[in-house]
Amino acid sequence: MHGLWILLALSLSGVHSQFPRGCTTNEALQKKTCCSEWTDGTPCGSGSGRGKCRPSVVPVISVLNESLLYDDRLNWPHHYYDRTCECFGNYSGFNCGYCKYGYYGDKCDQKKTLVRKEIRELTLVERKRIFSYLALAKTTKSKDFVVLTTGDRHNRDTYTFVDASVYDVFSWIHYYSMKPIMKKSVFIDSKNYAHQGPAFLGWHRLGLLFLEREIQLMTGDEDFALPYYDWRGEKNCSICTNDFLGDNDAQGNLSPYSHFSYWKVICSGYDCPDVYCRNHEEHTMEKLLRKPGSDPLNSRFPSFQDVEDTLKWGDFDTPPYNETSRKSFRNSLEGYLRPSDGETLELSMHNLVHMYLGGTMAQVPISTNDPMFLLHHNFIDKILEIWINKYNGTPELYPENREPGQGPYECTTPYFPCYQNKDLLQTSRHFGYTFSKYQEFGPGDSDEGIVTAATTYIPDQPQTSDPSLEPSSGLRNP
Ligand SMILES: *[C@@H]1O[C@H](CO)[C@@H](O)[C@H](O)[C@H]1NC(C)=O
Ligand SMILES: *[C@@H]1O[C@H](CO)[C@@H](O)[C@H](O)[C@H]1NC(C)=O
Ligand SMILES: *[C@@H]1O[C@H](CO)[C@@H](O)[C@H](O)[C@H]1NC(C)=O
Ligand SMILES: *[C@@H]1O[C@H](CO)[C@@H](O)[C@H](O)[C@H]1NC(C)=O
Ligand SMILES: [Cu+2]
Repeated sequence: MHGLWILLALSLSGVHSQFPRGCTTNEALQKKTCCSEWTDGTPCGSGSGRGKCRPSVVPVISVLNESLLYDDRLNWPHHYYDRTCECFGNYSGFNCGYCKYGYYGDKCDQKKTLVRKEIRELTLVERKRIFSYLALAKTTKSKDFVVLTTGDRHNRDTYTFVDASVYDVFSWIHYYSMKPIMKKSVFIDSKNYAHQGPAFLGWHRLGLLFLEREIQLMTGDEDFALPYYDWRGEKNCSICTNDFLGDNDAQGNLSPYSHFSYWKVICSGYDCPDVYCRNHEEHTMEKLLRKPGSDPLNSRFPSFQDVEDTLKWGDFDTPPYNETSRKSFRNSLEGYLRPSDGETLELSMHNLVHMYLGGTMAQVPISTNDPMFLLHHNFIDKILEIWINKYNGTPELYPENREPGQGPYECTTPYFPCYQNKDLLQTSRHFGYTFSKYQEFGPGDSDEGIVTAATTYIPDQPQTSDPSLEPSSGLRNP
């Protein structure tokens, strides 16, 4: 613990910016304060009653012997900030300038529920709109966020923070959370903040919400909802055509006639554990690659039955809460477990789809660079939602565990504001969205009898939610 503090104290002088742009001044970093001003000129919009700047109440990490770890993400965002915004009512965001997910309007007092649809259900116009939004997100500089690059993760003097596009910020968040954790000078490849543990599903749910909201704000289209790809039983990738996600050649290059052929991959070279996001220069970034079905070891999509089998595991997760968990819904859906027996450790489900699609998608830390990631994870999120409806999933079902950053009360790393991992385990309606019905799904399909294909959003039903389950805009102690 002391080593970490000394390191931090010595190194702050070399850092010149940090993730939310408003928290990147030397002053903010030195004071370890991330309380950006809202448009009224007060930190966290405190002058307008939106929130206040307050000390983070960081839960004590009992799970790992801290003296063995040096990792700037541990106990997020403690390493960087001791004070963050706490937002009131329906306000949210790093400066309380946003609304909580699902809320809209200047006062954040309008609630609506968007319907996320299967990409093949969309009309041509809806699909084209989504592709243009993604193109815009890929090329529009993020107003609110900058990303971290390093020459050497052990040496804070090499940390720099650079501009990135709205889409690339999202890619970076995934990459950053997934960098191996350092234990003394050794990297533990099997541990990170977003995978191989109970936080996996909530982490990705939050990531999609983040990008969906960023795109809504960028375009002014509050009805924008991310599409999903229901890959159950697909014989090949039927959306890998130029009308959809793009055709590719044998080398994995996307067709020049596809929507994403010009996309470059940020943070490639992920296999260098010593640096964060080394390649951020446009000219050194590799192109997006995709090679569906070309890996003979992973030459199929999961089947309808695989998904049904996954949904029969009623325990959200099981000890030891890592990639060896047996009879665990999370581990089966993440894809380290054969869904049918819940015992055999093998590549399946989510992991199998990444490997099947190949190219950038098969390099999981940077797979976010391929918009296919959004469609794939949105479907994973639909399966999570079906599980939540089927088993009455609530934050109380989120297990205590020993994986760093994945405890129930820890902040999902590295998001601002803090969402405690457990709070993502509740119905998607809570976050303002639901899923269209598409193909057959068993009991628990979220919208049975409610949604028709033409609906953009559905009127909200009165909610009987317990206020203590609200996502926290800051850390609370259990
Ligand atoms: C943490 O590990 C160090 C070095 O192995 C050891 O001396 C110390 O007692 C441990 N602390 C706890 C709380 O287990
Ligand atoms: C939050 O939004 C709900 C739903 O529109 C509204 O009824 C409520 O008054 C809002 N809460 C606050 C504190 O503004
Ligand atoms: C998928 O397979 C079908 C039937 O074999 C074929 O017609 C189609 O071109 C394939 N699609 C892709 C994207 O490879
Ligand atoms: C999973 O946890 C068990 C029990 O703590 C441990 O023995 C095993 O090494 C862990 N596996 C991985 C891949 O982390
Ligand atoms: Cu991931």
